[in-house]
Amino acid sequence: MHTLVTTTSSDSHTWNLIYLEHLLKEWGHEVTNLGACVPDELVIDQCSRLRPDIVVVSSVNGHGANDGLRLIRKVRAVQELAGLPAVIGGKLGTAGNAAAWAPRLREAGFDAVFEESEGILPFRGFLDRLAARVQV
Ligand code: B12
Repeated sequence: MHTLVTTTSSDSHTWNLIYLEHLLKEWGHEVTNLGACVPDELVIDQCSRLRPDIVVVSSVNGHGANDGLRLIRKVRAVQELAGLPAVIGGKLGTAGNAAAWAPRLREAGFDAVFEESEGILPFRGFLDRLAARVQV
């Protein structure tokens, strides 16, 4: 699978992205990592150009939920990206309020939301189910 790893426009943290890149490569993915502080429009351009099997958004600066809502609404507004699998994870909010955001993020268009406290296994499960679908 080709996986596009990105963060949000406001987020300058990078080790989360490097971690995901290595983890996904270890799991057999081809990874394009867009790096820190990625403008929404660049995410959309790269999704349209590269047509990845999935886009993985990571954010840890506490603005991820807000930024992610805005980003996924823009992605889903592009007709050719309406069905692109997309997930978000990390430290999405502050003061432990992230769980409250998950339903809104899913409603706006993310296929799954992975709050850091859940660990990495649910993410692996999601990718395994997606890979089975992609290979069919
Ligand atoms: C290093 C660091 C920085 C460095 C970053 C340098 C760099 N090149 O990355 C600097 C100094 C620049 C920085 C800046 C800021 N930081 Co900072 N930073 C950290 C710190 C100490 C470590 C982050 C790190 O590298 N972790 C290692 C990586 C591998 O792990 P991770 O990021 O935690 O990601 C893990 C999980 O979240 C998960 N994950 C992440 N994404 C995804 C996605 C999916 C799909 C899945 C399944 C899992 C997943 O997997 C990773 C491995 O377990 C953390 C505190 C901490 N101990 O975590 C604060 C922290 C992330 N920073 C924080 C803040 C607030 C900021 C600033 C806003 C501070 C400020 N007022 O300026 C700015 C942000 C500026 C911006 N525009 O984004 C807060 C965020 C608060 C929140 N989310 O509730 C933290 C948690 C500190 C704190 N306790 O308050 N920071």
